[in-house]
Amino acid sequence: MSETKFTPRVFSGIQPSGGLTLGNYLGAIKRFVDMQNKGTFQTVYCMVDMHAITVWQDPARLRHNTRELAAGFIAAGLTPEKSILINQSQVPEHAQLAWIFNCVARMGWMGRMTQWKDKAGKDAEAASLGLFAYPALMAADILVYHATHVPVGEDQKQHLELTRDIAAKFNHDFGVDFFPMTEPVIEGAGMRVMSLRDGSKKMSKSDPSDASRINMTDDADAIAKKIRKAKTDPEPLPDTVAGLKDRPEARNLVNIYAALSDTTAEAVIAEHAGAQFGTFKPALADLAVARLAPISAEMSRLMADPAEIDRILARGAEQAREITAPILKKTYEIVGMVGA
Ligand code: AQP
Repeated sequence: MSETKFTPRVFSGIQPSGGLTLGNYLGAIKRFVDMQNKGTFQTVYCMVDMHAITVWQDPARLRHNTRELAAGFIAAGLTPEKSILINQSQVPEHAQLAWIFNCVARMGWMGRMTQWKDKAGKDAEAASLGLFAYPALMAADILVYHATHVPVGEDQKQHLELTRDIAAKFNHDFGVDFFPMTEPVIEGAGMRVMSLRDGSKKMSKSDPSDASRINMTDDADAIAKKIRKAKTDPEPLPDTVAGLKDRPEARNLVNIYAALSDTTAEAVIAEHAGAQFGTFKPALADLAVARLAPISAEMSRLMADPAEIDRILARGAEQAREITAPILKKTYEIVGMVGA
């Protein structure tokens, strides 16, 4: 157990590997904003471009997606006055600490990561070394800030456990109490937003089917159409949440409704018990449009001035390095690197 008192600090990030989805919004960004506004934590939020390039990214698209992600963060309510907003590659200590962690983490640990298995697929030999080492970079992203809390969706739980394993092994190997045991913050109805076409798969920006997801840049018509066409079953909504068991698509729509309206699945069921999807889907579409349209409009406004976005990220990188440079220096000293 750690004896050291660490500053309450939140770190989290999103890959600029495509357009933002409703899953990223409900599982991550919306909660980033809540944690920022709580005022309990110093908050650092990151566009993890170095993670994105673990699979091929067209350079022009990567630039566009990084700026659009920053615009999404700001449009959703993250502000450079309250949070440090950065692009990962602009804060070199992330990559520097990742190398140390590559030497702490074990091959076996990485090989057990389900995201590695899913993304590498059957042809692991052809996957990049970066994709395999992804969780060590993620551990470095978090621990280079001594972050105490990380809000993430449920899909990232295993990577957070690995972050704690890396911190514990480093502390143990070097006989120090230097890195904190970071707590994942996984709570609320938006933790697991599933594909609109298959309730067993998470909604993902890289899913080949655009109909599987709601993009933050979709207009009202596209949102309504995707929800209308979302896969469901012929039964009406049940009287209790327990009645959603074995109905993954119905459960997903109820959870999305709950997360968008800041309530629980229980409250949504209490209000809509017995409703047919013919009525529930239009209500969900109206709610989604009401919540997402102002964010999407603000994103377009911000994207009209990319230089301002770049300035915000450059300022964020300077603020970030005030935290990361001393932590990296101390890490080098602990490891025994001369000149640190
Ligand atoms: N469907 C989801 N439900 C809840 N949370 C989600 N997140 C992503 N999808 C969902 C959360 O968003 C944060 C950032 O994720 P990411 O973009 O860095 O990576 P990812 O989880 O791999 O997201 P995608 O959309 O599936 O990207 P691709 O397709 O490029 O791999 C994380 O907190 C994640 O939990």
